[in-house]
Amino acid sequence: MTHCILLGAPIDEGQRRPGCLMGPAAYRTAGLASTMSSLGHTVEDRGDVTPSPLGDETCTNNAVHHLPETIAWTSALREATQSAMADGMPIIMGGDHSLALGSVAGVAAYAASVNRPLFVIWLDAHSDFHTVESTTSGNLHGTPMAYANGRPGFDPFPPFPAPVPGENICMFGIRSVDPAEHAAMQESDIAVNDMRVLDEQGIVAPLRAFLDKVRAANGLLHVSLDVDFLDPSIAPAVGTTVPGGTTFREAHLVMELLHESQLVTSLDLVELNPFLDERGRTAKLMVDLVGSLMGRKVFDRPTRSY
Ligand code: 4U7
Ligand code: MN
Ligand code: MN
Ligand code: MN
Repeated sequence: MTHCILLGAPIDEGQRRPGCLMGPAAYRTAGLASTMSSLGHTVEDRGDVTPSPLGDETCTNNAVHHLPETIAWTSALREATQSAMADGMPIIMGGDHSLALGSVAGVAAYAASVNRPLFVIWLDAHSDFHTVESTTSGNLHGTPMAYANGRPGFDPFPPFPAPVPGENICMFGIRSVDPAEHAAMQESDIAVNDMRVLDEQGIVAPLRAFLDKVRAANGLLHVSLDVDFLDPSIAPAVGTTVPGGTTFREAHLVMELLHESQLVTSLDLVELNPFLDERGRTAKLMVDLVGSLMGRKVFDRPTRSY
């Protein structure tokens, strides 16, 4: 039984297509809380986080969009996530992926305070490995993984509390990487399981290899689930669709294996844009995936013993 803490993060500022700010309401409407309580967990909805007061930060990259707003969200979400970690498993309902600048910082600060290493699984079509300096779109939802990894190029932001080393980061579903991100990832130890890897090896072997590392290190595990991890044919409610994403079963299998591992300690749900949805199907699919992550299964059978 897990104590699940819902935190709404209605952020739209990390990209340019309005609608992600409706995400937390859509997850509540689609029954996220009742899904978890029906699985035997306790649920506490702490409502929507309020951004910190706006600063006047600037940067040299003129493309960058809504910098002070994003920094204000980052500091409020860092605090809210860090304190939720002490009480249970935070589930941050976005909002665009810039919310992970704050949520992962909060989890990292908590991990440092209890002297445990942090591991991150990034489920996304994109690597989100731009810095404030390298982004050409200027959309800061493309930067949180680089911030968490401690890359230079985030001067206007508060320093990341305890950077996550590349060897503790595992990406799945990747199929859109910009040249600057590609160059930086070549220099890092991040496990980049792009769609080619999933096609060839399936999801089970690379995921289990990573989970074994987390377990051996007694690590905390943060999962960041971007709607565009999923193929747009099953998850249309996202601004940045990329063809060739994961199938319904691949996505559920990831969640089922994560549940079986019992290692996940925090979760981001990001990039849902309910304004683009078809009768709530993407919101419902995301809630069902959380159900699998939290233990829903068709048939109870002995699972892999860790
Ligand atoms: B998401 C992009 F150019 N790399 O920087 C960019 F392709 O949180 C996309 O994963 C970023 O959805 C996507 O704007 C951010 C683009
Ligand atoms: Mn805008
Ligand atoms: Mn993303
Ligand atoms: Mn993405």
